[in-house]
Amino acid sequence: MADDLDRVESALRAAAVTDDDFLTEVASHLIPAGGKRLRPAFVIAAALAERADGGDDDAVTEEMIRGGVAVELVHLGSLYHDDVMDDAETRRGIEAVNHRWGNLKAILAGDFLLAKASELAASLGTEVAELLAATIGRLCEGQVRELQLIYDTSRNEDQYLEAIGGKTAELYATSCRIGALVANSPRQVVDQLTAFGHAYGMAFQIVDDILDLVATDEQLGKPSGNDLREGVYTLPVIRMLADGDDVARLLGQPLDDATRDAARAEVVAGKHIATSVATANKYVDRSLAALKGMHATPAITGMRAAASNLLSSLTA
Ligand code: GRG
Repeated sequence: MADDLDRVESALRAAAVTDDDFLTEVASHLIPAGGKRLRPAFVIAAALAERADGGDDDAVTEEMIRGGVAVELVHLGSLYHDDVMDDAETRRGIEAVNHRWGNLKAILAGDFLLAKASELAASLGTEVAELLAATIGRLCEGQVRELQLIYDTSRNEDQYLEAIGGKTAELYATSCRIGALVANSPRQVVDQLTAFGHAYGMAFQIVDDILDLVATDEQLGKPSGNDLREGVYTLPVIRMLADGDDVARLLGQPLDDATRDAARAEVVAGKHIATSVATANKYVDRSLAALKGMHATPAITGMRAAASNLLSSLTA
C-alpha cells in the first residue's frame, strides 16, 4: 500500500500543474503539507477487495490510482472552499490558501482542483464521472444544510446526521464505490463496499466532531471548541441542548474565547461525549456489517481494521 500511495502522491502533484505558474503554486499549496490520504487508500483497498493474494506488483492499475487522485482532489477542493467559509488561518499545520492569497484566488484554485477531479473521473467512464459529479453536489448540499442551522440551538440529531452524511460520508462511500467499479466487481460487492464507506464516513465525522471538543489545540492544529465558536452544534452539544441543559445560555451567538472555553468545559463534563462515542461505535458496527460475507482478503482485513481503529484517536 505504501508504494501505491506514493504513486497517488506523484499523480496528485502532477494533476495540480498547469501552464500558469501562479495557479500551479496556489493549487499545489496543500498537497505537500500532508493529509492522511484516507480516501485514495479506500479506493485502492476497495479495488483489491476480492484479491485473495492482496494484489501482486501489477495489481494496482493506473485506473485505480486515477480514481484515488480524483477523490482526493475533490476532498482538497472542498478544503479550499471550507477554509474560505471559515476564514481559516491554518490548514494541515501550514498557512491556509485563503489567508495567504485571499478568498478569490482560493475559490478559483479550489474550482480548478474540482475540474481536474472531473477530468480524471471522466477518463474512468460515464458511471464514475456521473458518480463523482453527484458526490460534489452532495458535498455542497451537506455544507448548505450545516450553514442553514448555524447558531441554531434547536438543531436536531436528524438534521446533524443528514448534513454529515452529505458533507463527509458520501465522499467515503464514493471512494469505495469507484474502487469497486474500476475493478469491475459484481454489483453486490460494489454496493457492500459503498455501504461500508458511507457508514465509515459517518463514524469518521462524529469522531472528528468529538475531537473538536475534547482534543487539545496542539492535537488539532487549531483552537479546540472551534465548532462551538462558529455556531456549528455537533452531536454532544445537540444532545445537551435537547436535554434542556444550561449550556444553552452561552450559545446561539458568536463566542469570545473565554465563553467558548467555558461552553466547551461544560460539554466535556457532561454525559454526551460518551453517548456520542457510542453512536460513532454504532456506525463502526454498521460499516463492519456491510462487509459481511466478504472473504477476509488482505484488503478487506485492512478496511475492517481501519473501521475498528477509528475510535482509538479519542483515547490516544
Ligand atoms: C465544491 C466540493 C465542493 C465543496 C463545497 C465547502 C464544502 C462545499 C464542503 C466542505 C466539506 C468538508 C470540508 C467536510 C469536512 C470533511 C473532513 C472530515 C475533513 C477532514 O478530513 P481529513 O481528516 O483531512 O481526511 P486530511 O487533512 O487528513 O486530508
